[in-house]
Amino acid sequence: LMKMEAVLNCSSQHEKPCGLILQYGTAGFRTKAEHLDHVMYRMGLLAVLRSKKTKSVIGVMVTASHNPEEDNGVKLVDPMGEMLVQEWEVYATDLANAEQNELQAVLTDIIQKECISLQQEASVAIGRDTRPSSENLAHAVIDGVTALNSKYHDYGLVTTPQLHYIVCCCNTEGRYGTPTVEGYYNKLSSAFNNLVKQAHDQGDKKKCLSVDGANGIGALKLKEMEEYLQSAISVQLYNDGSRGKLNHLCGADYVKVQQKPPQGVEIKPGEPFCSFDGDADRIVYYYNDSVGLFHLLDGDKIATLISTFIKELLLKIDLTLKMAVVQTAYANGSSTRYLEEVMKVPVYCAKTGVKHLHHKAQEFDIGVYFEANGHGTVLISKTAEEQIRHLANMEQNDEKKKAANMLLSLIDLINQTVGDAISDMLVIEAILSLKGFTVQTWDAIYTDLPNRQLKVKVADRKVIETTDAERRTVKPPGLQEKIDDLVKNYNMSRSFVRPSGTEDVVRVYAEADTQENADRLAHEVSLAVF
Ligand code: 16G
Ligand code: ZN
Repeated sequence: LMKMEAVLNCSSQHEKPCGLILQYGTAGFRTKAEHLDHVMYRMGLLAVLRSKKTKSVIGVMVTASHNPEEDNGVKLVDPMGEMLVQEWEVYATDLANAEQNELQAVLTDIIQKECISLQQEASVAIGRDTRPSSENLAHAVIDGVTALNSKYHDYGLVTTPQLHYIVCCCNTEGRYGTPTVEGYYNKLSSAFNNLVKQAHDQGDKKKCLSVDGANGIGALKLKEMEEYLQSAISVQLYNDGSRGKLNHLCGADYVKVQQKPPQGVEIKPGEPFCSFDGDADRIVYYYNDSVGLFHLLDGDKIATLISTFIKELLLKIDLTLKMAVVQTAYANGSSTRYLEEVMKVPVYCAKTGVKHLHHKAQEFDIGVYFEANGHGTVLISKTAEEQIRHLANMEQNDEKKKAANMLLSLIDLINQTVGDAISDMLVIEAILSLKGFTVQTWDAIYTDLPNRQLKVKVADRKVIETTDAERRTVKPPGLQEKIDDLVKNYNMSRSFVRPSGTEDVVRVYAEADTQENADRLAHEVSLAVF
């Protein structure tokens, strides 16, 4: 423990505001950027400990995703590119909240509980988004890492999913790809180019897509990637960060919540558009129809498109692989019904938050997971991938061989570590090309049930406890019965309430046969919450 003195000395240059309490929540730490310097330093320390414990490279991403530009945040990335395991979230919270004189005790406690050998080497991969505060905060992370005498690699400006990809590559001896941003572009673009080559109607018609980059890192990285895409797709970039403010009146969260296009963009009828969020791990699609009506294609529509396409390929290659779709309670009832009843795909519901969906999706040969807000990806088990690869190599039947190769390219195009706006966008564009779909034909697969989301401010949101993947409440007593009674008064109706994991509010969701009824039900349920 000789190094403790250096750790503590350096810590006093990253002073914790007295009394400030934060929690490592669903999306790591998130708050106003000016309150985060000490948190970053300490997450640098924690990343080193996690790296020693797992004997792997650990990632630290500085971002506050879709939140305002003035905010910032930090997330740790585990060895396979997943979110930090839940047991360590507690350590993160304890470290962030320790006063200067308690820091040593908290660190020693983690080292002892986890039996960490300080001699073990460590390595940390650091990335950040385009927020003005991110550069200094990333330096605070580096200070933490170097205070423990550890190695690091600063990847600078990267999207969140790029850092997850890099961490996974670092820890799998290159089997997942080359651990650089160029490696990411090469892997995805060659998979994309392979896929669209096989579309019937490519000819001279180049694909056009308008992209709202939320004035963030996604815009920057998409621009870098364009030259790799062999002009198979032409991207018109809006909100590329040259003028507007990050996430301000634009981006995936704005479009999903407001149910309208980003401000200031003109959408021609039928023109396909998509929006990234501030760290490019979410995407939603939309278009205006001929009478100017706005149509949103959210995570549920994306999950349906991707799982339908995969199911069709699986039928062609005739392998018995278990595929399932994982959603949350927010998934539109129409999407669940379509998947289960028409596509005959099993659907599971997980608690809100990527780690819960990811975890559930790992149980299947092929697990497709998406949150309605546009965060999601596909997980393919190693054995499933091997079976498909074997078939692609050995199969004599041309049709089967082609389908197996298509699946392999799809697997390469998908960022399996985490939801990825750029990767998801290319997956969607490739599928649309291969199926000869426009955004309208995709949208017509099923019709969303009208729905409404509301926030309710209550004295203490923790009085609400949920069960059944947040679809029912168990506390306070009587609330669920009230909701059940209200829901009974409407057709095709469903409603649930849950305490937010990121804001001090209770969220209410309702859907029903008409918008008026969905609005009314949401309103009635929010009154029952008080
Ligand atoms: C976080 C989650 C997101 C979830 C949202 C719910 C990650 C990376 N992000 O942003 O998936 O939809 O929280 O927020 O897990 P809420 O609890 O306030 O509704
Ligand atoms: Zn995000």
